[in-house]
Amino acid sequence: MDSPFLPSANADGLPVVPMTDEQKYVFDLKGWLSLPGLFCEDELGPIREHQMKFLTDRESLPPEERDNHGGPSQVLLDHPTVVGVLNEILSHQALATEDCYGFRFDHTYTSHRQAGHDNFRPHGGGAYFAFCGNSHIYQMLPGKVHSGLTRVVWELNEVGQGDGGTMFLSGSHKSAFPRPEEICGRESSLWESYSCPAGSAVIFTEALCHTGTRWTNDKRDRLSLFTCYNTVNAKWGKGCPPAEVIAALPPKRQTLFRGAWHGMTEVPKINKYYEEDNRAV
Ligand SMILES: O=C(O)CCC(=O)C(=O)O
Repeated sequence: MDSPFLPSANADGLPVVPMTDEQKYVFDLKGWLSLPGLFCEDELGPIREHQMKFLTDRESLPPEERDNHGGPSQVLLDHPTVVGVLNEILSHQALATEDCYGFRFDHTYTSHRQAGHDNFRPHGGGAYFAFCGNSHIYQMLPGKVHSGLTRVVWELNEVGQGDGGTMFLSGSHKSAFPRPEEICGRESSLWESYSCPAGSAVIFTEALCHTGTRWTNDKRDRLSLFTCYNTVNAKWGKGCPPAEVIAALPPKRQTLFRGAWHGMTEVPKINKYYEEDNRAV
C-alpha cells in the first residue's frame, strides 16, 4: 500500500510500513497500540548487550555509543513500522522530506526491572482538552488524529500475560470527567495491558492515563526503552544525546535530533535539516 507520507523509507533505506485502517481505528479508540515481534532474536542480541553495558558499564562503550539509542540500539529509533505509525499520528508533513522526518525525538530512558520492582503511579488522561504548550495533547478531525507527545515502549524481552507490562486506561485520552476514586487502584478491571514477544513495540499517546505496575516474573527481567517523540517545534524532556553519538548516525536518523523550532522559506530558515548547530538541547 502506498502512503501519502514522507519519508517513505527509514534511515537504513527500509520501506516505511503504513498504518492499517484497523491500527488507526484501535489507536484512536484506545490511545495505544501494540506492534508485536518487530525484531527477531538475532537482531535483539546486540541491542540487549548494548543496553546492559549502557546501564551498568557505560565507560566500556566507545563514546559514540554512550547513549540509550547509540550504536546497535539506534535501529530502535526509526523501525519502519514505528515510522509508519509516527508518520500517521504525529508527523507535521510541512517539515518532512524524503531525507528528513516530520517528527522529532523528545527524550528516553531504559528500564531494567526484576521481580518485585513496582512502578504503579497512574498519570495522564483527559488530555484531549489540554492546550498545546502541555505537549500531552490529543487532537482529532474526521479521518485524522494528532497524538502530541507519543511514547514508544520497546520490550526487549518477552512480556507474558500478567508479568507487569505498562497498563492503560483505554480511551481515557478523551475522558471528560476526572478519574474517580474507584478507578485509582490497580485492581480496577478497566486497566488494559498486553503480552508480547521480545522485540515488540507498544505505542501510546501521553494524553492517555497510563502506569507501570509490579514486575512479577522471576524467570525473566523486563528490559524496556521508553522513548518519546514530539512535533518538530515542541520539546517536553530536557536533553539530547551527545554530539558524537548523533554524528555516528546516518543523516536521516540525525534529523530526529534537530532543534525544536519550525521556521519558514528555504533551508536553513525552515527546520528540515540537522546540523551540529541545529541540535536540540
Ligand atoms: O513503567 C511503565 O511501564 C510505564 C512508565 C510510564 O508511565 C511513563 O514512562 O510515563
